[in-house]
Amino acid sequence: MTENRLPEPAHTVYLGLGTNLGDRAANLAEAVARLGEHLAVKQESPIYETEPWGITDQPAFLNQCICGETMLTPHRLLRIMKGIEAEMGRQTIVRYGPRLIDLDILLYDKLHYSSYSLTIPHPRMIDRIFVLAPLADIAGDVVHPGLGCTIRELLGRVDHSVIRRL
Ligand code: PH2
Ligand code: MG
Ligand code: MG
Repeated sequence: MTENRLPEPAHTVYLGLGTNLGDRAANLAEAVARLGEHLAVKQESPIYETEPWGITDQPAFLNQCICGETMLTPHRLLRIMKGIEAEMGRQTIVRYGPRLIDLDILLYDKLHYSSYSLTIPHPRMIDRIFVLAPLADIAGDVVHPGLGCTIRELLGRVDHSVIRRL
């Protein structure tokens, strides 16, 4: 049978990565490589060393953002990301506590979506310097759906004292 439908365009996603246990740089590299088996990685931000947010008495984090293109739905993408976290050895953990690898969906096209297990855009990204700084490096002109301002503008509003670009 002939397939008459036009191919659907891929979705553009921005993902946040964080790690503060073990060989942090290796954890980021491994996570990006594993994500690359499921989506086309288009851009990788520089890596930042960042003061822990939330629970402050824990090792410093390395944070990075990537841009990918994928045909996966948000929930399928989330399931894959949780699978990578588990395969890499992430243990069940304290909220805001130490972690080997944390993979979060930040943006998915211009989607605005919320369910029990997933909210897009990531609800806490707008006041987290450790997300906004690397994200602005690869998506400074991207408009946050809902807020209507760019990532660069959001970055300008948060405190910059607690991060260091590697
Ligand atoms: N992740 C957390 C809690 N605190 N702090 C920094 N600097 N970077 C993180 O990725 C991070 C954090 C849990 O989501
Ligand atoms: Mg997180
Ligand atoms: Mg997470």
